Amino acid sequence: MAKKRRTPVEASRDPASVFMLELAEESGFETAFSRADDMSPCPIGEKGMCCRICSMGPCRLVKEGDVGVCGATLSTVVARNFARMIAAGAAAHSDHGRDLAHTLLAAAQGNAPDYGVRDEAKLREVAGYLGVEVNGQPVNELAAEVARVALDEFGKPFGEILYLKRAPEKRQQIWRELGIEPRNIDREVVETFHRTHMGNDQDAEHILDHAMRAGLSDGWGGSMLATDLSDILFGTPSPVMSEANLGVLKGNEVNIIVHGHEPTLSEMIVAAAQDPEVLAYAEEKGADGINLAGICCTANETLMRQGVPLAGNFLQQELAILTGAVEAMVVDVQCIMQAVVSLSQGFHTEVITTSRKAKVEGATHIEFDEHRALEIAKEVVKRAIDRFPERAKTNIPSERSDLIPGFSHEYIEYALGGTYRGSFRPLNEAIAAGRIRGVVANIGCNNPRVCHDSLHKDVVKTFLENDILVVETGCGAIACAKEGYLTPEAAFEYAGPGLREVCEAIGMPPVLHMGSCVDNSRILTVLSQMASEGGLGDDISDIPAVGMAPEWMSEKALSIATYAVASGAYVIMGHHSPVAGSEVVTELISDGWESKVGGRLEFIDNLEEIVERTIAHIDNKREALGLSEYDASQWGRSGDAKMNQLVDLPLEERIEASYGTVAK
Ligand code: XCC
Ligand code: SF4
Repeated sequence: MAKKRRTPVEASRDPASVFMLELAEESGFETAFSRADDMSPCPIGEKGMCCRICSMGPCRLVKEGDVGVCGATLSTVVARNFARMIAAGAAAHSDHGRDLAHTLLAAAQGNAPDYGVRDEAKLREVAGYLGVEVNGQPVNELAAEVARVALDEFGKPFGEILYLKRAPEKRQQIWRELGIEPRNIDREVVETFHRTHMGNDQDAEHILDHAMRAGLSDGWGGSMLATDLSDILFGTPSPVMSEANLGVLKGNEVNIIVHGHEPTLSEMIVAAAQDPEVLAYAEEKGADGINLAGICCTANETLMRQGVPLAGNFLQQELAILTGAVEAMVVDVQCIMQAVVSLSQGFHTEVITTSRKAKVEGATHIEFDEHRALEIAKEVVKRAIDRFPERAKTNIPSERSDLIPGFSHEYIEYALGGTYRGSFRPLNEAIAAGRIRGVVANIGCNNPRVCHDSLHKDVVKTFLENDILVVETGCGAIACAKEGYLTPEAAFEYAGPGLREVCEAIGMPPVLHMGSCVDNSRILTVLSQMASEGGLGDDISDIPAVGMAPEWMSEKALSIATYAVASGAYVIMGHHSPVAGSEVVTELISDGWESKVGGRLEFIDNLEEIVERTIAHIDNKREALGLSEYDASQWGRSGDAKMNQLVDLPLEERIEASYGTVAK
């Protein structure tokens, strides 16, 4: 029996996406939205109750008390499945980090001539964290040494991950006492697969403790290295201006979408698209220019550093192709739906895979090689140009919103403390005084099982009204960018009186875009620095903060959630629990983990409850710190002169006024 499909307005909260979904419906194209409607999730797998790790099974356990052929209990099966998801997520983030270390090494040795150290200060800082002595050696020598030590972090036989030292003292102690301090990055992932192989770890609590260790190897290991090494190679982000949504596609230019996660190739495509010879070629083919736009976290990487506009988030990858205006979609790794290739065959769009780790049947594969980076990037761009004359009718939605991303932890520190004395003290003080009630990190994916972007937009709107500062990464950040929350004047429109005062004083948006999914490590850094600044306790778990991924979909999101919890945070995941099959496991990752590490993980499918529990947690933490009760009526008397002024300025001048000169 055919199932009922949602209408476009039921499926997405984003007007540009609704427009594209209407078009898809009219022209009979399938999308992830329609496929989700047609295919119900498997009711046993959905709750983590199916075990298929050996061929005595697969065993479907349907209720408490059922056991598999080997006797595995429901809690064991659910915990094993969950741990494997976390390990896969940790593997994806960390392998991305590893590749950047290889790129840095190749660049430092002169084998990747198109790359180099762009941020020497960051290189020296990272050298410090990794115990590499800075003694006036040439930059490339230092970079090579840093890259080598970074690579060792993935597989060194002894010791523990060096970056653990960047966490508050108290936090490190908790990890070591529990025995969950990651030893190296790969080992914790490998050990997860060993433990969850048939016939090993069959104690849910013990499995889940190790899952935290695997998660930590991502957060304080692979992801943190990915962020740092990207900053060294491509520059540490600071505010830039840009735009978001499908309306950034151009009717008269060659549109190239970069999609996936790594900055390595996309940075070269940015360079190739500015090459005079390439631009002349585009003109020859009748185009007015070359327009780059991003999807998913490749988008966030090129946005943060180059201001490349965002075409959209995860659920817009097919919709971009449906515009008929995309000449090429260039993908690297992660979050690439196989469906984009079959869909592209109905258009002139060429999907180009570039990673040696990710081919898609039917796509053009041009393998990226960092040794000939720019040359390959030019080839890719020229292929896109060649498609331009084949373009048929286009349907580009008009929606595009301004945004100012680029809030690296370094920049936040600088903005708060001023040029000569970067500091998190003003942020701590604003929280202590109650101007800022607390902090929410809203991150993660889209999922066609929930109305696209709706949870991101609704939770964030409520938090802003409640004077809660929001920091974001990934597709959540893109959702809010499209809604216009990522501009300084959004404080004027959406923030409560206290938060608005702070934003006004600094000229910052009430929602700070901190980067891609690996850049959640920047949030760990901010939280650690807030803890060591004093005034808000001495550990991450003391800070009035909550993390959430209301529309999560990927295993990476589970890894992030787990390392955030193991670092002391309360984390709420939206809409569906992959451990719903076991009350024991549900209890172990919430109350159980809270008693061990101070953070807890909950899956909540209801918007009101997400908001309620978040605010309650923030207020409880405030109370535990002995801070004044939040009282909005105290604030907002400082006047909004600067904000009023800002609102009337064009974007470019607004940014100048707030941040001085910025890159475009
Ligand atoms: Fe992928 Fe990072 Fe999720 Fe978006 S948010 S759907 S993981 S692109 Ni990380
Ligand atoms: Fe079934 Fe046990 Fe094999 Fe899992 S490990 S498939 S529960 S027999």
